[in-house]
Amino acid sequence: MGNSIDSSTDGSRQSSTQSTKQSTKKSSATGYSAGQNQPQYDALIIGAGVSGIYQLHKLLELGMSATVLEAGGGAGGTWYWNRYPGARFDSESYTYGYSFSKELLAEWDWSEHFAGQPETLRYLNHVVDRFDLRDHMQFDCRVKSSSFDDEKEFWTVCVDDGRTFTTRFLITAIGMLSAPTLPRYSGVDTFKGQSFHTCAWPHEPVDLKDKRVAVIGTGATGVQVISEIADKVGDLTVFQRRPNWCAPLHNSKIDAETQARIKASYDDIFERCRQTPGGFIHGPDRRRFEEVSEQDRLEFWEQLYRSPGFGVWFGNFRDVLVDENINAEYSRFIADKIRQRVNDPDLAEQLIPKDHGFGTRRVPLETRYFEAYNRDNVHLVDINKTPIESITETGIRTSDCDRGFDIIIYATGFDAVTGAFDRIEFTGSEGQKLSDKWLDGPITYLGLQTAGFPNLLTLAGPQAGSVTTNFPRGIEEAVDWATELMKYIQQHKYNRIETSAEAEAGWGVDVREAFNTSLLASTRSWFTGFNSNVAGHDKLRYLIYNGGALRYRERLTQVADHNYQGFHFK
Ligand code: NA7
Repeated sequence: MGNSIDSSTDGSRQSSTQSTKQSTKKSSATGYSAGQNQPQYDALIIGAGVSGIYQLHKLLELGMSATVLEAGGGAGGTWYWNRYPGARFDSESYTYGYSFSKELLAEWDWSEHFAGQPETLRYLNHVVDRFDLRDHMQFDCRVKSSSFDDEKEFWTVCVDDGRTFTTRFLITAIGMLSAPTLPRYSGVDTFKGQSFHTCAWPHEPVDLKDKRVAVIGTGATGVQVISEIADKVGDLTVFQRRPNWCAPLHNSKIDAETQARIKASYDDIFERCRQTPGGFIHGPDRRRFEEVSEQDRLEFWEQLYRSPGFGVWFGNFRDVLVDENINAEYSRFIADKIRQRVNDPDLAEQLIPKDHGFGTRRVPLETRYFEAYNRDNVHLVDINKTPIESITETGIRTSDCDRGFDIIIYATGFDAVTGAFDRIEFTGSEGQKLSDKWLDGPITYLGLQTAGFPNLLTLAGPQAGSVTTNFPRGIEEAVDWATELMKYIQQHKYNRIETSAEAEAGWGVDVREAFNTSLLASTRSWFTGFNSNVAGHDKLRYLIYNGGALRYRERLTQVADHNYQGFHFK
């Protein structure tokens, strides 16, 4: 459990553990000392996931007084919450870990090419302890609201148990897929068996043996769950609204020799990730689709399909995600793979997406997902044909029948990217509410700040480059950049940083241009801001920057080199 602080807002009555930790930082690196008009902390970070952990480490290195408030009972963010069976990386483990410490890289052995959730959670906790971060984190602390005081120029943050904290800078590290959404069917609360959203999977083992299990949702999460539990349950019924283009993960154990090779080549691995648009080791093939003969193309695609990880999505010709006809060719190739793997031809057709092309939504990577449907105990219900009418006390009612279940698993996704912001009431300068400002979609500068909300940095927030990359790669760069910004602020003894509507307008144009050139823009998914379970999320919202990690990095560097162009300091 983390430290506790009482409800004092002037920082003068910290708990004993906290005051010991903070006493060395009474007069912090920013030159503030706690007092009536001074905040308790130089920086407060919301969230102890991949972003929050690293940002805390960097701020403590700077000598700032900083704390992390985390809603969960421990560190790990996504990897703390998502404990469902089958949860694992789709990025190669050794490209997902932090790159900032050579010692950390040398001492940590990933056991699989794509590690499972328990291992990742252990890793993140290892990082927290190795860098002495735990004492600066407070768990079971759900932030309810935060408001900026224009006179004092600091934020007051309120958590759900009534405590408040004050901080000069407020940094959100709240995740882009951390606000789970349940379907709006009637009766969700009435089901008498066990039911879980995948993101709220219990910490205690769930007994699946011989159980009648329903899974609603066939996104990246549903696909992992279904593949993992198909042979462990009595009966499994999958309720599918739209199929996704899934492709094999090809996971395997890392043997000692490979481990040594990985460790010896970390510099090259991370350099490779720096050079690809997605921050993965998989980058686009430089050739244009038309330059390659049909035979060479098919061989190349076979090879992509056989290779581990996201090569099948990001290692392709660039024009596959830009040109509809080329995309249709590739989609046909993948559809044939599905037909080869599913015994029943009608069932295969139901599992092949018809409403969007390959890669225009998040591609779930899978291990024997399609083969699961060849099992006698696995059934698919197409809820377009027979819609779910309600959840009953004993199961699920569709338009044609009632089905009884012991367990219902909601793999129904998240109110993506902005959902976590909407669940906290942010009140900025002159009483402006963030939820009002972002009602029709987020408005940001670089995805890192939003005008009218001084001293608030939205790490990995909407429209930040990190959101569309191999997450830790993008996030390390964002955190390093934010840390340099903090250093700049320290050096100049500034109290306030804010961006302008003008800077936001320019960034908004960049975000839209980068997005609209891709086929992703015309597909309904969380990338484009759609979520049928959230009122109003039924139109395109520009949640993500799709210009690629290289362009985003260039832009951040340019802004910093020009004295943080687009930001005003006071
Ligand atoms: P996703 O990718 O948003 O998938 C959610 C799935 O749940 C998807 O198949 C949805 O169907 C389905 N869904 C959502 N609401 C309903 C209702 N009301 N009824 C039936 N089916 C529903 O979330 P995931 O958790 O799988 O993945 C999120 C990210 O986590 C993923 O991109 C990775 O980066 C990790 P739809 O396709 O919308 O018709």
